[in-house]
Amino acid sequence: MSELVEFTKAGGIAVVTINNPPVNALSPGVPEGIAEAIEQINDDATVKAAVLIGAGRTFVSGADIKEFDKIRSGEASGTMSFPDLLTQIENCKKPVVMAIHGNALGGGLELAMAGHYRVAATNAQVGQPEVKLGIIPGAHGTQRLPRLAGVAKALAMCVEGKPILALEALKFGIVDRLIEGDLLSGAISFAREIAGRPIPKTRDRTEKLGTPEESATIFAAALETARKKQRGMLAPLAAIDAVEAATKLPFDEGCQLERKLFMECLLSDQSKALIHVFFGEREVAKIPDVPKDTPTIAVNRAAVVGAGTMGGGIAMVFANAGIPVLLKEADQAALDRGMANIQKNYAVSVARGRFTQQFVDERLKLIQPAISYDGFANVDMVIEAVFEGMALKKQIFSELDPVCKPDAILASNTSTLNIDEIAAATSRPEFVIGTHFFSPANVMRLLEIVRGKQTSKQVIATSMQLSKKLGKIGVLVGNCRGFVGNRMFHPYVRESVFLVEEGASVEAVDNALYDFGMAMGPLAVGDLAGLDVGWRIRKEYRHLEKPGIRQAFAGDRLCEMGRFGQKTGAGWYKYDEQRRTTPDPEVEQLVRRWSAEEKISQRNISADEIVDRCVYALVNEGARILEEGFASRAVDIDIIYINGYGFPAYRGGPMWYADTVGLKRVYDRIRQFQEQHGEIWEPAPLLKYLAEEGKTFAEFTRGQGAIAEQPENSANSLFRARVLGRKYL
Ligand code: T1G
Repeated sequence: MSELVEFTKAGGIAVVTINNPPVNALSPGVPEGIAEAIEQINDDATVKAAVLIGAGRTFVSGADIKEFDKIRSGEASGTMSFPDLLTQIENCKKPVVMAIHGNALGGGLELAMAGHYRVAATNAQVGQPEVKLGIIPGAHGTQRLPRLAGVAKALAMCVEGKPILALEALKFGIVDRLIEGDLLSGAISFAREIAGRPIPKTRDRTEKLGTPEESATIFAAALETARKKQRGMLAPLAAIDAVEAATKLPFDEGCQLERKLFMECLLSDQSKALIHVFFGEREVAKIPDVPKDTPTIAVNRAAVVGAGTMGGGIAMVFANAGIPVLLKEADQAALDRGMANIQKNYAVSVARGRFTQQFVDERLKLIQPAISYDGFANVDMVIEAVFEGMALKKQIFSELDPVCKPDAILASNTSTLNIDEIAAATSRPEFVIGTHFFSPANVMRLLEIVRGKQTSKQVIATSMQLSKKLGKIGVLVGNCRGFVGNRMFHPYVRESVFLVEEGASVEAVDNALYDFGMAMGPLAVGDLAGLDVGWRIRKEYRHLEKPGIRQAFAGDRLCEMGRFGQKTGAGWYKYDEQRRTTPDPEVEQLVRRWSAEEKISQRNISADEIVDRCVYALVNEGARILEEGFASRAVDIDIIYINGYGFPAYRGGPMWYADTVGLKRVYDRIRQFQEQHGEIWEPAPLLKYLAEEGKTFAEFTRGQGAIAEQPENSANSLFRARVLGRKYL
């Protein structure tokens, strides 16, 4: 028997244990091992029933995603098809009880449903999360789940991909019994109970399938919701078709249709992109020069300085993770406003059913308001979240330094400022780090963690680990202006304004990028964030701009008119009291007049050009960030853009998207833009190199991952040696 699957007997009950750590994925060898066990169960007259269980922390969390490339190229290394195994299990002559703990996800749930009974530990979860990988269940899941759980529930699970808890699974008939205490012994007793009874097969059950007519409205509604909530994604639509087939076709034909749709999805660019994102979200946590066993500091108590929108949101993040947090403001009135905002935000969450009142009451107790530094001596980490100004930040850090424990981490929630300069205001620069949360902090998943020149590895490891505990995706970035996200956002927004100045309407620009898949168009984002924010930053840094370079002016002129966006009722768009958006013909007239004054010739601009200009601006700046060593790998940039800037996950992030288009094509287009628009479009040397070599960002940066204290020493010194060294020097 395969060493990944163990076979033992307990009385007349066979116990089959899958042991493929860490998550018992169905890697080559696992289906083969189970098949052998089933044969043995059939052949052994002393076996009355069987239990199939997972070793370690979980049942089976699905197909081995690393194998998908091989399936795509027809070189899968397993010797048996997983769907065939499921048929074999269902046809087993003795009843098979699936014993679920941890997760039964994807192929894991499909495996469980092919068994004759399912029992589960009370904290187990089951789900068909395939859509999140751009695919659909590929081994009868869309056909067996509606038979067990009913059409509506199966549809929701296959289309949204969210797992459900054991109790809910029991309610919907996906599992037959919950087991308190030891799962294996509970499952064995259950198997003894049912041994000798007629063996139920999921495929034969039709009582929950209803008629196609009865289900028609459910499918129509699912289609409408998926088109809205999973805009641009193919897999949810395929999942709907596959579940619908269960209501219309015999089981085997339904399975064939499912297989066809599964393969179509697997071969799509979307699934390749989403799988890149799945592994990327895990890869960003790995920092080669900060090994896994680097000691960390326990963060049991925290403090936040500044109770504005960001500070309040960050305090909620800590409270939601169960970490007590002091929230300090300069005066009582500001503190009261901050606490009132937090209460309001929590009330919204309760109203929307996200949290219970009890959960919120407990979290609120963890947030302790403060107007002095009393109590700061006991905290393990402070996050400063005051107004974005260097002088103020330095003052706060110089105040924190003497009152905090010597090994307390002092973090700044800056979005642009130099973390080394902030660190220099303390006597402990190795304990200073940047933690750039995204607004609203209690909702957005991204956390840019900014490594200063002297930040210690212990502090980096602690911050990365903490991000996970806080429910965030931490990505380590280097200390440059705007770090990774905002540094790239600047040329992206610049291009969107240029396009308007060259003749595109505000809506045309936003619609093109929205249709590309961005959560919002860049101009609408400006209105939401406040146009004055960028205006102020541009004024502050104007002296650093090269003279003679084209500058976008339309946004700044709107600000000069007091049009700051949503908060003033007008920006690129007009807003009513409820902040509902309408296009503003006045803006159109103003921009055309200004452009005429600036002698910018006007033309029709296609949606394709809008997307290329804005997205390639991201890509070119991203390439510079990589070559300068401020991001470790291309995938780090992708994860930042998907989780912090609304870039569509199904396109894999800007760098992956560029790889998909082909870097040669991207480079050629950028060269065209350079000819038309001048030196702001000079291609990044790394992009030029990869385009000429026929390589991708992903393969170039795979396996890298250190942002060194000095970018010159970073992993991308590889680039310097390989590219600049060889080709340019
Ligand atoms: N295949 C390969 N590797 C996997 C894996 C999988 N299915 N799931 C996890 N890993 C790796 C992961 O990359 C990481 O590796 C380590 O395991 C621990 O994971 C036939 C076609 C199960 C909830 O979509 O959601 O079945 O970084 O850090 O937080 O129709 O992993 O340590 O090297 O995430 O405890 C459907 C995906 C597949 C489940 C555990 N299944 N996995 O979370 O640990 S498609 C999924 C998860 C399918 C069928 C179809 C989570 C988890 P490394 P981790 P965790």
